Amino acid sequence: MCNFLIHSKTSAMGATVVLLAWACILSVVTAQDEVSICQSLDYRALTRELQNEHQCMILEKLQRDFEADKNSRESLLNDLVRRIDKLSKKISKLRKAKDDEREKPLKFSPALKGVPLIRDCHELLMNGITRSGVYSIKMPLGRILNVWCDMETDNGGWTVIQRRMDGSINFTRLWDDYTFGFGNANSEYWIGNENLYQMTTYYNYTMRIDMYGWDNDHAFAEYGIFFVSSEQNGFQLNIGNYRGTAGDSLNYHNDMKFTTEDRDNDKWFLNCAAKDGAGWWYKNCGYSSLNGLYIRDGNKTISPDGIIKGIIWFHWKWLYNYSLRKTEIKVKPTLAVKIERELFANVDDLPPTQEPPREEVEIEHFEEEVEEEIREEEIEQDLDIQG
Ligand SMILES: [Ca+2]
Repeated sequence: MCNFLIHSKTSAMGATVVLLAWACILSVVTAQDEVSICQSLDYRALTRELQNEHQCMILEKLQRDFEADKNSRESLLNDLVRRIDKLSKKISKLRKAKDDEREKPLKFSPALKGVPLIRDCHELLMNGITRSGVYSIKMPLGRILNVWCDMETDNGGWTVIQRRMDGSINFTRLWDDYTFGFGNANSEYWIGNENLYQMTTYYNYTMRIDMYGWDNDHAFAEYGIFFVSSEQNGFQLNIGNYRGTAGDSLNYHNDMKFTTEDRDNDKWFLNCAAKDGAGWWYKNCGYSSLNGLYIRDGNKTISPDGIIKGIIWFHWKWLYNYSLRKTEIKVKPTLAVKIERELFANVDDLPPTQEPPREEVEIEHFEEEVEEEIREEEIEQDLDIQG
């Protein structure tokens, strides 16, 4: 094919030959089965003028094809540019939406539209919101939080700071998580110690713990004094003025700093948080652990190695091996609690707390403490005798 090219290399036709070669290649490509026009005897028999005219026609065709090709490429390119432009707009729109989402304060419930940000659920109640649900509140330093507002219990207006109900949220977490809070206001959460500290600078707060057992039984513990110290002071617990039906399983923990697996502030020679898989104001280790592991069967809180886990409030049932089904720790300004109780006088009835005999109770980690107390008593007696 096209073997005339070899002979014509030495000829003087130069560029024309090159064009002819293109025409030849084109004819070969477009009609492979046919005999090339360049090879045909008819073509060779043409006079020089006719051959030139033929070449001119081919040149024109090549130019036309080239133009058509160029146009189609240009339109393809334009199309591509348009698509890229569209895509980049879409990407920047998505990026902006994501940034907005990040900066946006937590969503208001529909009922809150037009209501300015409030400090706690009691203020919300004062704004006419009477339905329990998730609402946004503002911390003193401007942080916005989603919390569950209990608008039913004891005249309503309670800001829930901890909630356990189904084990959907992992409470085995480290210091930073317990500091800033975790979970979901619709289900289980810990509001965060820093938020607790900030929030309890607003007013004097009363803290109430509602707890539910596996037989739909319910009890509560209330502390007329409640505040948490700053992180510098280990988010120390400050409580007082107990009343309730659940027994006081928190007084023992009063004045304790918060302990997590990575921050041991308890009095035990090991780390109570690491043992219980939770964060709490542990002492040695204590009578309560409401952030403990969620255990579906309330009777399986003692693992095979004998370590007691679970959501514990010892004094309700006088049991360590009973993990609660549901808990809610909530706060409300103490003044509001007092005034509303005087006004509405529908305070919870307080049946006497059931107190089974102590000898049946299994005490956790208290041997050391009891021994210490006995030792102290002995020393005192010795001193008395010496005196
Ligand atoms: Ca310790």
